[in-house]
Amino acid sequence: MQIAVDELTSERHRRLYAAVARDQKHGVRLVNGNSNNEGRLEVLHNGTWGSVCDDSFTNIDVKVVCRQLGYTNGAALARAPFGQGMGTVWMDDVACNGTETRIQDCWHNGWGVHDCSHSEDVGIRCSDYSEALQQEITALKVSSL
Ligand SMILES: [Ca+2]
Ligand SMILES: [Ca+2]
Repeated sequence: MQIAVDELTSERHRRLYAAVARDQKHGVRLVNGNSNNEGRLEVLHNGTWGSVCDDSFTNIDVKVVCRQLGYTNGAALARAPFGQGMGTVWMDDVACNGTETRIQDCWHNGWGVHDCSHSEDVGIRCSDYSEALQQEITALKVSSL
């Protein structure tokens, strides 16, 4: 994502830029929530963001996502509580064993292989904002000044 230098003059844009940079780095993002710690789960694969199906999405899978984003725990919300995504459903029948550092590394049907509709896009609400995440956001804000 390209942002012109003059757009970085406001704090709002700095925050947005930091959030975008963080999303790109982690390859996961939470879309359309009321706060940063919740939203429709989207993963980045082959340069394209796509959603994740709620089928058999467990607390173990949530934990991997939330840790990936810098939180310690969270809850999964089925049936697109944060709205339906557009484009690809990237992952279905996700089954993490809990030791993965990225949701992308968890077992699933295969990229784009699914029997879901966007009405099944999984939502995530992470909890326990970690000190590490706070430091990372601060660092990203400083580096984007
Ligand atoms: Ca389902
Ligand atoms: Ca399925």
